[in-house]
Order: sequence, then C-alpha cells, then structure tokens
Amino acid sequence: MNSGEMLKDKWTKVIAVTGGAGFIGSNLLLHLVPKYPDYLFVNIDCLTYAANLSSLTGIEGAPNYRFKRLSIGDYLDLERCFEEFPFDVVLHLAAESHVDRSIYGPSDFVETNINGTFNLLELARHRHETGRGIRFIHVSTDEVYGSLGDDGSFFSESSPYRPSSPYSATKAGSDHLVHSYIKTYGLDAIITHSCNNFGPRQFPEKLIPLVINNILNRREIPVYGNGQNIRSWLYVFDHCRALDMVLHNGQKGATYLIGGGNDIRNLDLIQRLCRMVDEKLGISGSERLITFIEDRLGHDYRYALDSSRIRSELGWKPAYEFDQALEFTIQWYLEHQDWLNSCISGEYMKYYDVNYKRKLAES
Ligand code: NAD
Ligand code: TDX
Repeated sequence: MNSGEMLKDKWTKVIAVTGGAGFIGSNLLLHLVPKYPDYLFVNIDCLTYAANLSSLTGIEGAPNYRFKRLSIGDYLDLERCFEEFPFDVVLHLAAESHVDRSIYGPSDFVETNINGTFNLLELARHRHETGRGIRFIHVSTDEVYGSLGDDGSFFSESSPYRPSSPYSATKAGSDHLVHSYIKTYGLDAIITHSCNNFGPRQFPEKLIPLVINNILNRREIPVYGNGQNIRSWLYVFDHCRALDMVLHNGQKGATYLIGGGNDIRNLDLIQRLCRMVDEKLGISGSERLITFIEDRLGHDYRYALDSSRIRSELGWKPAYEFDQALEFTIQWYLEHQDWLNSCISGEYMKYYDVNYKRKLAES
C-alpha cells in the first residue's frame, strides 16, 4: 500500500481547502475540522498579507488537519501535494480578494485567481480522468455579475457576466474555466457565488473591520463617493454552513447563489457600526470620524442575490439575524485587538497610504 492508499484507507474523505488561512477559509476550517473527525483537511495556502495562521488557533494541532504552505500558482508544488494526498474534494477559496488592491496592481489577481485556478482544475481533471472521483467546489462572488440599479432586481444563476473591476474580472475568468471543465471533461464541479461576507478574522482592508479598527485608533473612516452604494451582507458562519451543504448535497455542475438578504447603504451601515462600537466602548462621537473621499474607480452601485435555489434544494437559510451577527463581530474584534494589530503591520500601512492618503488629504 502506498502512502496515498493508506490515507484513503484511514480517512472517509480527504479534502483540500485552498486559502484556509484567510478570512472565509479559516472560519470554514474551524467549522469543518471538529465537525468531521473522520475527514482529513489539508489547508493549502501560501500566506499572503491577507493570511493569518493565528486565525486557526484551536485546530492547528487536530489529528485531521494538515497545513501545506504553497502557492496555487506553482504547478509543480501543487502536483506534489496532489501526489501526497488523494483528494476527494477541493474547496477552492484561495484568491486575491480585495477590489481596491486589484485597481492598483491587477497582476497578482491574474496569477492567482486565473492561473492558480487553472492549475487546480488541471490536477482535478487528471484525478477525474483516472476514474478516481473528485468534487471541485469553486467559491466565487456576486461581483462577477456587475452592478444593479435601484429597480429592486436580483442576480440569478442565469444572469450574464459583467465584471467591473480587475478583481471581479479575474474571478469571472476562473468561473468560465470551471464551467468549461464541467462541460468539456464532465468534472464534478460546483460554483458558488456569495455576497459580501463579514465576521471574525476578516482582514481590516475590508469595510466592516476597517471601520471598527479606525474607530479603535481614532482614525478617519473613509467613505467612497456619497456612501449611497448598496451591499448585501452575509455572516461568514452562514456562508460556511452553506458550503458544508454544497459539499455534501450540491448537484454536480450546479451554480448556487448564497445571499444573506441584509441589503444596506454603506453610509447607513457605517453609522450603525459607529453607534454599536461606541455603545460597547462607553464612548461617543465616532460618527465624526466619517470622511467622504473620492469614489472608488469603477465602483459597483448595488449587488443583490436571489438565493432561492440553495434554499429550496439544500434547505439552507441564514441562521443569524443581521444586528446580532454585527454585534458578535464587533465583540470579536474588541476581544482580539492583538489579532487586529498583527494585521496592521508595515505592509498594511503602505497599502493604506497608497489607497487613502491623497484622497483623505483632498477630502
Ligand atoms: P482573503 O483575502 O481573506 O484570503 C485569501 C487567502 O488565500 C489568504 O489566506 C491567502 O494567503 C490565500 N492565497 C492568496 N493567493 C494564494 C496563492 N497563490 N496560493 C495559495 N494561497 C493563496 O479572502 P476571503 O475573503 O477569505 O475570500 C475567500 C474566497 O471567497 C475568495 O475566492 C473570494 O473571491 C471569495 N469571496 C469572498 C467574499 C468576501 O466577502 N470576503 C465574498 C464572496 C466570495
Ligand atoms: O474604505 C472603504 N470605504 C468604502 O466606502 C472601503 C474599504 C470600502 N468602502 C465601500 C466600497 C463598497 O461599496 O464599502 C463597500 C464594501 O467594500 P469592501 O469591503 O471593499 O467590499 P466589496 O468591494 O463590496 O467586495 C467584497 O465583497 C465581494 C469582497 O472584498 C470581495 O472579495 C467579495 O467578492
């Protein structure tokens, strides 16, 4: 018996989770590793600025968890990993994920989101073609569908692709590759598109942790344009529950939209966060930190998803009410300021200056 066969013998499923040291990936592993002690989880992550291994505290020593530091952009490293582990499932989350960074430097987005996904698909195809089943779950975003107006409409599984930013264009490119592997090679792949996630362990370049972090540091809260853009929010734990259901019961070749239904204008959300954080800290006046700055280039106005398919087929629905989840989230950041501080190192401040300094000075 070779080592791959021994692993197959020992574990009911062997699952690769790419990007498992990032925001959603770490929350997903914290959900899945204790829940399925008979599955082996292999976290494949090259640890970019957005990764944080301390997000995995609690499972890093679990017998059914392994960590492989490698880039999905490196085919040979990835091939060795696929030789070592007989994967039954790939849960693919690794990506460059921040829209603003994609505006200033799109090339890493092409490399990871398109080429990295291509490498994973090729290795999955090789397994599939040798008759060893493999399920490929590609975690995509609502942003590939572009922007909605004020007409109350929603994106559905059949909405046309109209990405606006280099980030969403590279996610769209990777989705098209996945679609082509389903159609051409019959790969057992599924694509999920979720709306904006929030919750613990999110890098503070994204709106909600950025607001909390800036309140804590008494720094301006930068609002793009007039703050009237609308985002639809999903608590990360509800996203993880959805991915668990897709992994076990999703239909081969299907697309699932995962929406939380919490649609809110950015300014309303920021003001709500200011009030909630102030109340927890026993302070007042954080709303005065709000600073309107030049709009994001290509800024999408509104996203909204029709998630009736995952609700009716898989019985998923969000378990958390929006305000309650916001409250848990704020509480987590207040209790984990060491985690936040570990993110806002030199690299973060360099990014912060490039993205905000001039705009804040001109505001
Ligand atoms: P994140 O930026 O927090 O984490 C990404 C992780 O991927 C990091 O740990 C990073 O080190 C890793 N990574 C990046 N490049 C890599 C490479 N070349 N090789 C190996 N690992 C690499 O992202 P997130 O917010 O957790 O998003 C996870 C996935 O979900 C992404 O595919 C994203 O497009 C998608 N998504 C995110 C949201 C959201 O609101 N955060 C919403 C919808 C979809
Ligand atoms: O400083 C800011 N000021 C501001 O007004 C930041 C960081 C954001 N915003 C606005 C831009 C957006 O309208 O807030 C909204 C949310 O911004 P982000 O947190 O950057 O998220 P978004 O651009 O909507 O994309 C997110 O959701 C979809 C994730 O980053 C993507 O990875 C995911 O695919």
